[in-house]
Amino acid sequence: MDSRDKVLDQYSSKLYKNRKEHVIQIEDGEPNVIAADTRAIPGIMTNRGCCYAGCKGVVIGPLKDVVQIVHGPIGCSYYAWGTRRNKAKGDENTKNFLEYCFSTDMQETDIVFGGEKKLKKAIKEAVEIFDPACIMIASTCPVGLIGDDIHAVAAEAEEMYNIKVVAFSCEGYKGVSQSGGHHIANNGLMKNVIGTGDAKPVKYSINLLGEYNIGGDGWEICRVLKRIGYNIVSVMTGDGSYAEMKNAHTADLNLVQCHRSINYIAEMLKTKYGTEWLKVNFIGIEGIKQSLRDVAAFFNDPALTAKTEAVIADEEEEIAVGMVYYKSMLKDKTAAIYVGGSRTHHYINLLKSLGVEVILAGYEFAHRDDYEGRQVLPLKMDADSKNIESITVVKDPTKYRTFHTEERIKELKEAGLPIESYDGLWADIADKAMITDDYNQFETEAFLKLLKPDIFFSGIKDKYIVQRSGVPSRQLHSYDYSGPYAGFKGALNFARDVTLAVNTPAFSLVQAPWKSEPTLIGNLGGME
Ligand code: CFM
Repeated sequence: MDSRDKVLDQYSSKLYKNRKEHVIQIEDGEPNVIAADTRAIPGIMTNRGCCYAGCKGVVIGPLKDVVQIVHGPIGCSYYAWGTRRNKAKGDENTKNFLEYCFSTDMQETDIVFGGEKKLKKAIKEAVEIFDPACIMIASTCPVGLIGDDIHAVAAEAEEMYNIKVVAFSCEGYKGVSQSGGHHIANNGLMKNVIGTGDAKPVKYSINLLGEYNIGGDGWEICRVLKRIGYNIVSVMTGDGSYAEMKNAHTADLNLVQCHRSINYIAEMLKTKYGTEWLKVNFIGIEGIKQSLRDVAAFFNDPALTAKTEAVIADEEEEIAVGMVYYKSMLKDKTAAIYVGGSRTHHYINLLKSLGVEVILAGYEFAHRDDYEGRQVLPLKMDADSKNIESITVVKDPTKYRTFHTEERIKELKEAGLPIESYDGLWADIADKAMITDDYNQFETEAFLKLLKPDIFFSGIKDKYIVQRSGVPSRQLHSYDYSGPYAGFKGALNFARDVTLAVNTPAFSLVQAPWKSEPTLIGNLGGME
């Protein structure tokens, strides 16, 4: 029996039938089809989050100059307050509200009599105290259930205060995971923010999409891009702002780091404003180098290409000695990675370059294209995916602008540039690796016992379970308290943290107390 069967065999036949489509072992050369983006089984300890988490927590949350009011009970705000390490800095022109937690604190009476009044009051208060240029409202489950019209409240407030007010109906229960929330956020930003600015296009301008500045990743990527000479119009959305995002339509090119959370905006920008998008990966030396060279190839300016190579050589040299050392400390180690919908893939090349092989991997909420590549699109819609609105945009009559002709784009695509394309996780995962979609706690523990990876990358929910079993763990959502991990310098930080974790003697000392000494002492009945 292989390890997949050993784990799945422990399920009832009904569970087995569901999970067997989501748990596969990679076979070289096979199509490797996986079931994804379907409902989690009730009662199973899934690691997924909710729609509100995807919209407010992930996509709109990092916009620093926006007052983001959560319309719902206080718990939804409290648990989302400061837990994702999307860093941001304000400056003399940009307010930064990220440290604040704005909530309407709905009570039972509001659920019975409606919460719109409370929301209006919260907006008024926010305007009076903070004077923001933009307010965003995110609703949580009860709001959807009682039917508060947050969009009407937003429209009224927009008129009354003469600022931008955008509402997102991202109630937690919508969709099957946080992925639906990404889509709702993408739609709202596209409809209400992007394209509303009046900045003029600048040379070599790019947007960085799907980069959330966790642990400062975005700052490190932007530092390298600026060194080469690119002008960054907006970052969506790490350390991002409403002020910048309004002008995102003026960029020459969009770079997509996290495909899962933002592919909708990338596609809509192409249709509406003519901006091409390129899939990049700024994690891992090979990933960064390839991405920087792809961007240079898109612009095809000899000076920019030469500067790209000079910056690559310089940045690489700076970390070379450290990387060689860490590689020697990590030789032949194995890893498990479970994250949301894109990082599992992004970290493979970085681990590979350090001599670490990924043997167990998975996603919480990825779709089939994130695993198998965009050639599987369009995917069949089911009742749950239909539940999330999909908007269509049309060519903007005045702002549509293309950087290259259609023929040139065709040439670049043929030359291998990942324009409008993404190969998915399969492109880099090793043969025989075990993949678990919508991973749950039972399968995680069972595979951990069977495959015994040297390190486990995931998040706060499973970190300590893993460590108690004697396997070191690093959080790949929040980077624990470390980072950045992106870019050249980030790769070195990552290598250091992994080396420290794998080589700490503490984990081999972890042993349950009852294995070495009795924890219960008693007598058998009737004995003296
Ligand atoms: Fe994209 Fe993300 Fe991820 Fe994601 Fe996330 Fe995250 Fe993630 Mo946590 S946007 S899909 S919803 S790369 S918060 S910054 S680490 S699960 S793999």
